[in-house]
Amino acid sequence: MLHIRNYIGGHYCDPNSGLWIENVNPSTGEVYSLIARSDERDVADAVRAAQEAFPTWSAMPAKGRSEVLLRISAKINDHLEDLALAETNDQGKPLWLSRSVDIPRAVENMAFFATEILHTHTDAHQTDESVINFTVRKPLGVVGCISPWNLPLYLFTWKIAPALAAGNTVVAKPSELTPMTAFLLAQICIDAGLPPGVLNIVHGFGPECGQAIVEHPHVKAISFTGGTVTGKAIAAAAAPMFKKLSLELGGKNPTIVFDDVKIASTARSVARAAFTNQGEICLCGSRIFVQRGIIEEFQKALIEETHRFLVGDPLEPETRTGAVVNAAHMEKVLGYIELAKQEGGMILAGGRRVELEGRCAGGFFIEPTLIGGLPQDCRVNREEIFGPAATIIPFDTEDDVVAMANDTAYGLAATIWTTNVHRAHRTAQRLESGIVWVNTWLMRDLRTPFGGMKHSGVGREGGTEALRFFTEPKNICLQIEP
Ligand code: TXE
Repeated sequence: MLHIRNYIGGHYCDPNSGLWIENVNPSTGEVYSLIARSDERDVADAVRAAQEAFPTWSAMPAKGRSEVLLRISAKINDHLEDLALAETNDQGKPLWLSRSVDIPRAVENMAFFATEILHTHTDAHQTDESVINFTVRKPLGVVGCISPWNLPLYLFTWKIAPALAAGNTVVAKPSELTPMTAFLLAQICIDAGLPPGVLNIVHGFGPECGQAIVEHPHVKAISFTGGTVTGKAIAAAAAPMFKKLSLELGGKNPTIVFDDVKIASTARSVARAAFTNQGEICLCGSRIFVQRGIIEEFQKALIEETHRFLVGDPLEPETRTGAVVNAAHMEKVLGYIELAKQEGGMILAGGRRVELEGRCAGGFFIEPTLIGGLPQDCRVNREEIFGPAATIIPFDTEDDVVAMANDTAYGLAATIWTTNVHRAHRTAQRLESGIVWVNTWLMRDLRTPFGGMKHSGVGREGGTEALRFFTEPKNICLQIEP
């Protein structure tokens, strides 16, 4: 049985505990590898290795760090097929999605920040003829990167790339539900010549291993993506230690469909935004607001599109909906579908667990589910389900839909569908979201600020925002004439 070992000080190693966690393939329900069950001892080893590596790595000119990160990017691309299969076996998503989105985005993440650091600049302020102020930005030191299970290598690299590019050394922990591609990345880093201790990967449970990273006194910042509940726990632990915090948390994102859209193509896009990756993307549009004049026709089209998200073996090319990440999450999502019925909802499509034949007989599969007839303020419309379940809700005016869209504790992403650019602009300005897409979804430009407001998190990732997070500004005021 493959052992997913830690990567510390440039080599693989076993956990101090000698304990291992069973790793289940969600498509089959079978244990297929064992994961190092790390604790504060392994984190201490990792932080020590990162501290030892920091002086040389941070002093390296940006061009030198850039070259190493570009080699890692190229090697991820060389191993795209293996990594895509590993991602699908670990997370349950269709293989074509791992191959076309997850792994190519990891390639892009590494390359983007490897080149972004070659073009950074800072400010200077001339106070008068003999006094000039200039700002320098220095890496923080050892930083912690903690990532979730929905887009494993995609989000793991989204954090470590800017941290490393800026000259920090990293202690990173992937989710214990999907550790495989981070484990494979370690060998790629070794092959690419990343100096030992610059990146350290520790595996294990959140409270035992993740918490130890957050609490370690020499870890200067935490970049976290995951649930809002966990985000609160991390903030509570890190705040008294004055650590920098970047929290990318949950969402309950509105999709707003005005009555001037092309019904068929928009329904296809709205279904994609709701059910891609089994709905396990924090950016998925799970509350679908449709203007009353078209709701009958649009709902009919959306039901058809929902049925097109075929559930099946993630290795099969025609599969659109793979397995959800584990049995507990399947029960959570099925629980919300039951709750929807109790709250008065109607199941318009899907609603059931799917038990496949053959290889995937023991897997965790749920039909893509569309629910109608629920009030905006019920639990199903307020709480993040994070699975293949979305609700459809009618609205009349712009004011109505803006009020309902904003009536949530979250504020991550929103999508507007209309051909009226004035209405799109007016509505976008009023939505309480960190990201607003108009007539598209998940279109990503890595230079843009990425993140949410309210309970969707604190801070932004992406572009210069990420490099600013992973560096400390210093103002130097120079009196030229004594
Ligand atoms: O995430 P957790 P989970 C949402 C989604 C999901 C919910 C919980 O609603 O159902 O979060 O998912 C580590 N100190 N999102 O339980 O627990 C953990 O080991 C330090 C949205 O998988 O937040 C993992 O590596 N670390 C999200 C990471 O945190 C801790 C994507 C995320 O785990 C920790 C995923 C602790 N005390 C889930 N506890 C998005 N915004 O994309 C856990 N961890």
